[in-house]
Amino acid sequence: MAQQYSHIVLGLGATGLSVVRYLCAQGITPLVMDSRTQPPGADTLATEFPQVELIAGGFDCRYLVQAEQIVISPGIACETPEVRVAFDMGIEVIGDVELFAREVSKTDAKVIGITGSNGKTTVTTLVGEIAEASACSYAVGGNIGVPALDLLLAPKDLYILELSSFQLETTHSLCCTVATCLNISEDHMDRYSDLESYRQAKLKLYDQTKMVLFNREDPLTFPNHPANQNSFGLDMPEVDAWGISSGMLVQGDSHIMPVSDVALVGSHNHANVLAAMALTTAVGIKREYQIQVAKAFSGLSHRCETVADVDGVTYINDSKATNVGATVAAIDGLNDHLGELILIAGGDSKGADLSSLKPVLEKVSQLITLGRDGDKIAALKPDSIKVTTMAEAVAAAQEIATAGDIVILSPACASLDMYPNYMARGDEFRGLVEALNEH
Ligand code: UMA
Ligand code: ADP
Repeated sequence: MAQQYSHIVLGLGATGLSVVRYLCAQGITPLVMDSRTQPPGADTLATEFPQVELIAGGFDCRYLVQAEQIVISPGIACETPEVRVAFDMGIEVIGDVELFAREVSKTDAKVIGITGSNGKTTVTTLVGEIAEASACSYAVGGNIGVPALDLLLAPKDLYILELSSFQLETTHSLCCTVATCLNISEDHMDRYSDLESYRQAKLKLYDQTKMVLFNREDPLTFPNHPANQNSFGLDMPEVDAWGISSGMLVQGDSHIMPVSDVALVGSHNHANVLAAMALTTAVGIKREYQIQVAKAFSGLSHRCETVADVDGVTYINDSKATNVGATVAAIDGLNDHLGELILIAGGDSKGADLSSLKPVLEKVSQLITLGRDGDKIAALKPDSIKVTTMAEAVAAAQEIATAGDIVILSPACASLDMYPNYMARGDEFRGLVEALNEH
């Protein structure tokens, strides 16, 4: 072996590149390894960091066992055998967010941490919008897209981080001003032995914050130990907690705004708005900016997004519903709707127990399934229609739907069995629906 490396970067996606950028700026030249033969960051690495060696197509244990520090990307399981060997030898294995945490601890900047099974991106975006409205110096990153370390390239007073369970597994030193776990339902069961180990990965965030914000209506989000805490929920709150009372968003007995003025639709989104208000209050942002954003922010693409009205039928794209909890929330959120509900679902269930979909499927008048685990969902409801493409799904839905009905794509599954990502799935759905309008 020609050279020994003190630092090894595992994974060369967005995270791996951000770690290389950070280490090189510290004067450290790491070795990079990726199990893929053509990692997505290979070209950028060769151009921007020609001095950094890349081993693609596998992890070479000979280097790993001699390293001082291994920085692992979230897409690589800590239980990967080569990584396990390093852990067992006592070699430090951490993630990019841990490096971020160590850097930020040297400054006075505040950090807001947001995790949960669903709603992370919506709440992170809401918090970012509220920070923007208040004109404070802030940056948004983490699982939402921009790797945490890249945020440090332009230092700010406030960092707003969306954190996945994968990132939290390898993060130990964050010191958030406030952090929340929005909700817990099954996801990523191909990476966890059971729901409890997934939950514990998420709740690691509570050990790394000055204030815990939990969801009163989801006991799985309750902190394990007494903490400086507050809560949000859709019920009437006590003291300083966040909730809803007589059609108003409230904190304790203080009225904030009518629920009907919130631009986002669906009760799960009202919970998201309350969480964003609580988080921004904890870092000192004023109520006027929270109200301004709650009135204006109507949502992100692919999340319960109305894409068209064709012959009186509303078509909703909820392609980001990549787990059961999100689909349950979407269907529950349509409770007040009077017409029939036609659901298109299925894809890669990531090892989830799909049976918890059964109760909400009662509210669906016609189920159309597709994708690798489509049949498992179809088995939960009599007379389901099984199709193999999105085009067939949309055509079948259109044939059944009449004015006043809703057709919703809310798959309860990841898209990777049929598409590069959930956006491509949602875009195909949207394109097919828009084409209906042209006929
Ligand atoms: N991979 C390999 N071999 C490797 C390294 C990665 O096969 O050696 C595969 C992984 O299994 C994964 C893919 O490559 O499917 C990407 O993994 P990565 O760790 O290189 O991903 P990055 O490009 O660095 O993106 C990661 C997050 N991805 C994951 O956690 C899988 C991004 O979240 C995040 O935006 C980005 O860091 C910046 O922080 C995406 C995601 O899907 C949106 N997150 C999951 C989710 O939201 O459910 C957790
Ligand atoms: P995440 O980043 O956690 O995946 P998103 O905000 O991108 O969350 O939303 C993902 C899916 O979850 C969408 O289908 C959305 O409609 C649904 N969703 C959003 N907020 C919640 C919530 N609080 N509870 C349940 N489902 C939600």
